[in-house]
Amino acid sequence: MAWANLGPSLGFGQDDVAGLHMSPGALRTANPMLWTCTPGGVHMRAHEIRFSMLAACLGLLAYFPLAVATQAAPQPNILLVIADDWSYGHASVFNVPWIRTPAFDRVAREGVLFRNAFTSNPKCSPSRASILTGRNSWQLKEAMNHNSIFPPEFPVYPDILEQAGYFVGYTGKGWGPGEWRVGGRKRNPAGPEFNRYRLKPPYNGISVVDYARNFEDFLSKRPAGKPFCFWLGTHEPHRAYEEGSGVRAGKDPKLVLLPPYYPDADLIRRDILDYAVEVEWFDQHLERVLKKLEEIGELDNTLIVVTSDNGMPFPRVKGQIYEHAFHMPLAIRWGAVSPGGRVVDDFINFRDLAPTFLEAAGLTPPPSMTGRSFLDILKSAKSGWIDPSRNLMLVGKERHDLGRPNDWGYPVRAIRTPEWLYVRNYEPDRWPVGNPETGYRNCDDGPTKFFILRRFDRYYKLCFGKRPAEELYRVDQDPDCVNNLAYDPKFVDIKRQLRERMEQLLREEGDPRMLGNAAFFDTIEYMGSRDHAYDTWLKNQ
Ligand SMILES: [Ca+2]
Repeated sequence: MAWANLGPSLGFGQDDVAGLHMSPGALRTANPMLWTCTPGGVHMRAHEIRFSMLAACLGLLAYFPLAVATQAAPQPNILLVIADDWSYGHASVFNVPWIRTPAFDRVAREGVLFRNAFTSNPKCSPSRASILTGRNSWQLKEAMNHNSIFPPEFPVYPDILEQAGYFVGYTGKGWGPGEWRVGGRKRNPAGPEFNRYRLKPPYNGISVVDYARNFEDFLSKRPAGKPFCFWLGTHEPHRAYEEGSGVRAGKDPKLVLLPPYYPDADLIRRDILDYAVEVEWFDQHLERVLKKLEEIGELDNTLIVVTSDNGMPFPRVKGQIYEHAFHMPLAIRWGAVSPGGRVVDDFINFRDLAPTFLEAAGLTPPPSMTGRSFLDILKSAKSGWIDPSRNLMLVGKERHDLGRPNDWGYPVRAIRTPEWLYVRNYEPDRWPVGNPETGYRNCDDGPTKFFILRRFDRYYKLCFGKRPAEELYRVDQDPDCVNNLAYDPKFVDIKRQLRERMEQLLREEGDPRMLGNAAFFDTIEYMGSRDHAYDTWLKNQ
């Protein structure tokens, strides 16, 4: 993300992460191009594979004593701190000059900063459902779609931890928007609600929920001796924002570098600064939470995960299948259990979080969880690329917001490797962000959106126009995803290989779209307001 001052090639260079130690090998593995091309790099990987096989054999031999030891260890607290619509790279630990996130930076410095964490579906409900169930979004029936129902048959990690003796709760935004009651649940899949304490927010658009205070309330109700599992989900930096709050907070628009899919406009810089103010509000609650844990002596026995659900609520980002939408901030701190000060390049999928939490608690994840625990990476002392098999990511979406005839979605599947992003748009005749007459609903209203909609220029086309059936981006060199190589004859073979690999993996995962049942996704009922539905618009013509 060049516009976040992250340098070239996936936006990273060795010195771009302020104050974090990186091993000499980290630079080599941090650059995916070198990773695949440098003989030294490949040799190192092979060596590590051999080491892993040896370690696996030793692990098998020692399985029983290890299992006993795991049960004897104290179960850690599990704390997920999740922002709403915060993009990767927008934190001061990345040397971005227009934002200050001391608490996130602290978690990154004292813990592990992940540079390749991805959601499988960059919109609130499916992304959060993936975290809770440990499954990719196309494996979640109705929960694939935004603002739908949450099917009861998929076990969620807070329930499993509660059954294992954890004290469980959430504040702010849990799973949602959507309807979990229809499926038979008695509470939000994130756990029992703790939203009692309110405050007077510093700016309009910021929620009145006092997340950190509600976390304290939760802690005060915890029975003695029980570990806790808490979900702190802020409503920030979701829109709307107080216009001008960024500048009023002392921020300088000139410091914001814009991505190439936006025109050079001061208004957009100011809109991004208003977003930054809300990210900082999220960070302030994280700071209070860390302080509270320190006060009660629980900081180091808490597995703290700080992340977001999807990218910033701006055109061509949130809800779209491009890098900035699904590449998520992720920092994890876990006392002495996870050696800190590391920067890790392994691909982490949101569905990997739930099995990791369960394994950290000494539990075996249920077979429904298709994600893969990365406890080994957390406990490792290494930086860079630790597990060479973690180098592939699938992304997709069906229906997000309404606004097309028959409540159709905009179906997409994509595959992301260290070098490439291949995107397959299955219905290229549809409008990717929603129909013009209903207001391009899969992009949150705001100053940047309306500014770009004023002119039907190339920025309009990039942000709201129709897209070809296939897109191919050399994402390590073009993280903004603006140079589509899908129709360049030079890349015919790589495109075919990526598409075949993607379809094979999706079939193995039981994606209904790959198994002849794509129509299912358009039959799912939308549980939110129909104010912007296509039929509502049609009726009022
Ligand atoms: Ca969101």
